[in-house]
Amino acid sequence: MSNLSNMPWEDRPAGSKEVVWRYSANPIIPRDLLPTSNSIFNSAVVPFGDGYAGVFRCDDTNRRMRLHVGFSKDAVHWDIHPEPLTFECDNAEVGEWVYGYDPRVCFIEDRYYVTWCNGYKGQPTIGVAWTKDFKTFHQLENAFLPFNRNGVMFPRKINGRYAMLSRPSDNGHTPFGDIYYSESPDMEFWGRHRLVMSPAPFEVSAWQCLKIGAGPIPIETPEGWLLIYHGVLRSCNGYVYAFGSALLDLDEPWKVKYRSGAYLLSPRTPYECMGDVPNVCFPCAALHDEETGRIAIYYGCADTVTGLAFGYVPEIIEFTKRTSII
Ligand code: BMA
Repeated sequence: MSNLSNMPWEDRPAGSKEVVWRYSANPIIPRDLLPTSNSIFNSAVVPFGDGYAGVFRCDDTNRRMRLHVGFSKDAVHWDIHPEPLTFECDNAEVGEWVYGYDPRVCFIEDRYYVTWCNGYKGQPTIGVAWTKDFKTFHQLENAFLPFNRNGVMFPRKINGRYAMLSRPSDNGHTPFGDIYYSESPDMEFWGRHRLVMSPAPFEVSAWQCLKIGAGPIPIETPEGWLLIYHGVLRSCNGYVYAFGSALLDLDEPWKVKYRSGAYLLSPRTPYECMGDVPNVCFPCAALHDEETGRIAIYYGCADTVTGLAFGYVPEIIEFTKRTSII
């Protein structure tokens, strides 16, 4: 993702000192965009052709978690297919659909890889598929054993291998979670697992003290991989999902150089604080224009709608260093 002069953008509001600020027209995707959608959130978008494509988490009015394909000219107004996307898979056991949620999309070399939380026999693990046209999706083997969530690929091979972050978990509303790094020579066999980071001590940075998980595809910068990740605080009223940033070593991305002690964005607005799951900001994608440094972050709001937030990569790097807890 290099030069994207047509990506969504809105200047920082006058008088604001926020490093990341919300789009004034949020939410950009309403919960009922589809006739049968209960909610559309935690979704991934990428540049595609002369516009954009995406894989969206659409929970239907049966409250089943489904993935849908969408297209857009401006990456703000989306045309999402009413039918869930289907995967082609050589292995019927792997390809058996149970549920899917929280997709990420990553362009590597000549194709788009989709990773998502995939219900294999009903247990969450990381599903993997690729597409070149957003019409046919080829499903590969699940990357890991259950239980796992938040599989996020790096946008190029690292030291000759594909690389993915993930978050081992349990089968419920996991009360723990660390980010790990894994490598694969072929997108089928994943190994060389390394711990990247664990939740922060409560006294140091409480918004990320219960669990953490990778968000959008990491962005390569001269200072390292810029990783935007979510963190969870357990309050007396339930979980609160916010997001912050870290810089990972370019060649050994399990080595964290800096990690923000402050969050970039945490639930404040009515559409983040009210919905099916209150108090959730959950980023799954970012568009980035290298020339201007602009970034547009797509995040699920209260497990109900999709929002956009903006910032400048150099400022987020500076913020990550300035507030670092490492
Ligand atoms: C996580 C995932 C996300 C969701 C979040 C808040 O465990 O299930 O899809 O946004 O919880 O409910």
